[in-house]
Amino acid sequence: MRPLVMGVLNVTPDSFYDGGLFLDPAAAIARGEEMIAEGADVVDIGGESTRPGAAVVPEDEELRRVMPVIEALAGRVRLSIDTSKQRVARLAVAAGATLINDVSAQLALAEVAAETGTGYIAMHMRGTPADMQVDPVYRDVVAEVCDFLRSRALEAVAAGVGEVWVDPGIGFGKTLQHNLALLRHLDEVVALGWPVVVGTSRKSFLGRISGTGDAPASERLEASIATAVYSMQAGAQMVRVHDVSETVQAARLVGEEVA
Ligand code: HH2
Repeated sequence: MRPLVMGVLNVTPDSFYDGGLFLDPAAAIARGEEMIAEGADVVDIGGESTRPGAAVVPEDEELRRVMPVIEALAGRVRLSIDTSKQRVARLAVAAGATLINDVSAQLALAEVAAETGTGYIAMHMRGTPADMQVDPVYRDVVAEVCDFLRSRALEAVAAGVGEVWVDPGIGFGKTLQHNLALLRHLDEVVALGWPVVVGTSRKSFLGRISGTGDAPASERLEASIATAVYSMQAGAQMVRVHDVSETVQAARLVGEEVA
């Protein structure tokens, strides 16, 4: 089977790449439908940007953004809710989301997954979006991220979650060198034994390593596909991407899926 493709759908004004494009519910639903047609296995809906420096969004506003989109797309594709708030996760699941994507890896959200029988993604982040890129320091980034993910995954299992995913959190409190070390040693994250999700899509470190430099995120498609393929080859079972159609083609190639 080919690796899975999770399409990113940010219902926000300020996400670093698609911010503002899908704030209108009708536009978000249309993009969700497009991603389904493009072959997305999961659509990940978020109402709060976690880009470096992003501010926290009030709970009611986050719900106002995501709920109409979840309600419209439920039952048509697997939906994931990208949130750090327990109540948002709970209501999103009640409306049809079956995966909780928790960039803050808190027990409170794993407990919602356990109670409701949904899947749970524990992602590594150093600090919070407000401060995470202020001089992140690790003794050994790969070992520390693996230790963190192991402990959060075990905690989720102990809480009763049946489907646990782990994610090294590329770009979340990491320098270029930290991101590259995690990609280079992704086999160590895979060896933890839980299915792995990786999100490199359009992130700024790609510009610095691929030669497009400080050019906008619109210039980072090729590097996004390259790192998605790299991650899938290293054993990631799912990649989180903005460019669904291109990445599904790449995933088919990796999975040798004959049309
Ligand atoms: N990256 C972002 C958001 N959520 N979730 C997981 N599991 N893994 C990731 O790498 C990840 C994530 C950041 O990307 P994006 O949603 O496009 O931007 P923003 O946070 O500005 O909305």
